[in-house]
Formats: sequence, structure tokens, C-alpha cells
Amino acid sequence: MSTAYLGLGSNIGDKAATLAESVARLAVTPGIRITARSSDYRTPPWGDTDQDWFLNAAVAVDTTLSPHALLEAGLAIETALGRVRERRWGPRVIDIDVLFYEGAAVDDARLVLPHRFVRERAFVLMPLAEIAPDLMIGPETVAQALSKLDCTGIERVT
Ligand code: PH2
Ligand code: MG
Ligand code: MG
Repeated sequence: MSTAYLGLGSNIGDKAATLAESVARLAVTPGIRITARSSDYRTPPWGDTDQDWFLNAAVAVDTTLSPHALLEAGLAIETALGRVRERRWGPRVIDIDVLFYEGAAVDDARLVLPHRFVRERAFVLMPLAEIAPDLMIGPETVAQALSKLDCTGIERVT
């Protein structure tokens, strides 16, 4: 059994309902048990700024799935909820990213762990800091990494 952290984001349709449905589907996935769920955060679009604001959240899971199987479980939920992949960093119904998987360092074409940008993006770290402030990612904790970032425009909504 391993502990892992997932980041969720939505900016098309009923964002809150989509996050809730995604968490519910993760919770009933064999091999995944949700141990913590952050609040939802309203966040300005990062990267491609010509799109609607996002709702972001993070969950902690205990899992018997491998890092890649956990990734696939998230992708299957994205597809089931109607995600269509268009432009990079563009609008999406739901994005489920594996952020961190205890003890796993992965770097291949499908998956990079810890997530490449986890320490640089306030929309990822703010929800994650709510459920795992003391988690070490690389040389620092989630809370330390977050303290260096500009969190302008991010609002906790639930
Ligand atoms: N996801 C992206 C690109 N930009 N911006 C916000 N605020 N939230 C996201 O989840 C997000 C983003 C690509 O995954
Ligand atoms: Mg993403
Ligand atoms: Mg993704």
C-alpha cells in the first residue's frame, strides 16, 4: 500500500459537480482509498490565459495501484466525464494528475513523478498544502514551496 496525491482541475461546465463526480469515481475505483480531500479553489488560468477560470482540488489516496495504473485510472475517469484533448494547457472538463507517489521517482513518456511542475504552480500547491503541508517534495515541504509562489487571484470556495 502506498500513499499518493492527485491534483484535479476543471474549467468547462459545472466545475464543482465535475470535481465531486471525479472524487466519487476515484473513491470507488478498486485499489484506491481516498484519505483526504481539499476544498475547491477558484484559480486564474495559468499558461494559456485566454480561457475560463479553473476550479482546482487535491486528494490524498492510499493505493495498491502502481504509479502508472493510478495514472490510467485518472485518465479513464477523464474520458468517462467527456474530456476531449485539444490544445495544450487549454480548457478541459476534468484533468486528473498524479502529483506525487510515495517512494516513486518516474520519468518516462507517460508519467513524471514528482509531477514536473508541482512546486511551481500555486493552483496545484494551494489545495495540496491544505491536506499535506508537511509532505516533502524534493528539498522542501509543500508549505515551503507554496510560500515562495504568487497566489494572487486564488480563492478557496468550499
Ligand atoms: N491546468 C493546466 C493549465 N493551466 N490553470 C489553472 N488555474 N488550473 C489548472 O488546473 C490548469 C491551469 C494544465 O493542466
Ligand atoms: Mg494538469
Ligand atoms: Mg493531466
